[in-house]
Amino acid sequence: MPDIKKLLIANRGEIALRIHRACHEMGIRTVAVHSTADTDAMHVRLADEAICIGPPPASESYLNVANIISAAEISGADAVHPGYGFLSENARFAEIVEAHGLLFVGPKPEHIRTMGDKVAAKRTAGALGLPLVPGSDGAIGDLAEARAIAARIGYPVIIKAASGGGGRGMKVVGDPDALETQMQQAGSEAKAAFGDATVYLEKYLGNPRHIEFQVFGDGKGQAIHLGERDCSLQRRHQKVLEEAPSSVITPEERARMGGIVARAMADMAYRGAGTIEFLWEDGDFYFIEMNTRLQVEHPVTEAITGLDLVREQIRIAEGHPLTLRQQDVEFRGHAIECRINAEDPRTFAPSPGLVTQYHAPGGMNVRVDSGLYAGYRVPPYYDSMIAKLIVYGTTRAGAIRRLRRALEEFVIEGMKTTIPLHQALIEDPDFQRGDYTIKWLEQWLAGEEEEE
Ligand code: MV4
Repeated sequence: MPDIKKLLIANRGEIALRIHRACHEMGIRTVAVHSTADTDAMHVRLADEAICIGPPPASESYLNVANIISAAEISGADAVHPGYGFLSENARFAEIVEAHGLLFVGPKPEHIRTMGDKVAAKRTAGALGLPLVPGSDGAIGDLAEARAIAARIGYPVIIKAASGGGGRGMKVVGDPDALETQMQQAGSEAKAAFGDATVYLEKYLGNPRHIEFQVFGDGKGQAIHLGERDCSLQRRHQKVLEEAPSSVITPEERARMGGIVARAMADMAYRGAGTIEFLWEDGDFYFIEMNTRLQVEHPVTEAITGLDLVREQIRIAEGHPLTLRQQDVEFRGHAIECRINAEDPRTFAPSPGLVTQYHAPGGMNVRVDSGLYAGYRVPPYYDSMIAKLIVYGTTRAGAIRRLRRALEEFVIEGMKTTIPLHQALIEDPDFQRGDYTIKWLEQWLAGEEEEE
């Protein structure tokens, strides 16, 4: 494979900037694509070339495959990086990119397709030796089958949509009496939301952690893992703060589970970056989903491994072997990421607007990934995340002290942001002990409300 000379970034915001930076350090020229709402965005300013691909709605710009492919052809790009969200997990887009003779900086289309179907993903994961949540082996045929499986695994159970993901289309069923109604509802809701009524059943885990492993494959049968991230702190299936390593995973457990996921990726000849999501409860891992893209929270893994994950993705797309062998991957220290959103920190109502003052924190082991600058107007059309603050420390306690200091320094004026939420969160004793599960943040937010 020839090395990439010019890469089109099919995304916006901080991830577009992140990809641009990796490219420029590698001597690769960049093409930004943008909607008419993003003409003044930082990724557009920094890129070597910029092409407008449509009006503000993402469906007509960042999801507009024909316009993005045209932009790649017009600019003479030889590769496309999809970032996260938008077209990043669209197998058809990956195929179209490749059919135009462009390198897709991502997994093989067939792997994107398999993992996008949650039933197929689970079956594949099981066949590759990953531990699964007990449940139906694939889609549920009828109510009688659902009854039999639920009786076998025991209540409560959870009904999930095969085409769902990210928490959409799930129903918890506490007892046999509720099963029939919930099955019918889940089916019709799945059909309405995803155009696919297929559902499957799992044992419902009451109070797990969300722990995910970062993996990389070269597409030819070599693969490594880069340890785990604890992403349990979520609100309405939106991650709020992530850290690596997890407080509950020992080095032995990391090596054991990491070995299992890396072997699985090697066996499927997976290409590029991936994340294997598990629920973790009482010392056991249960596979739930695989994401076939780079993730928002990848910087915490970069901080503890010293590896540039976007550079790694690009090198793999070019056909190079993995930079590191597993025995050369070292985990050092502790990293925490805060997602800073243009939202009211109490109601989470979006708060886009003009940035009147901006000062990002700095100093040792502080990283800010953001396209913000004073005078920039945050458009109302897209995700409300406007910055990521990532800190690194030798220990978790040290990382928290650095985070406190960095949050204090951060100035974003002109709109409400979730900085005050992060400031309160990191002072909580449970957080400081690392004692939290997927239920913790919403309960904590409800408690904060009461204290008013
Ligand atoms: C579950 C679960 C409990 N038991 N599956 C939510 C998003 C999707 N990726 C899977 N999800 C869950 N699956 C079983 N068998 C609880 C959740 C869940 C959750 C998972 C991770 C992070 C936050 C969550 C919040 C609510 C529910």
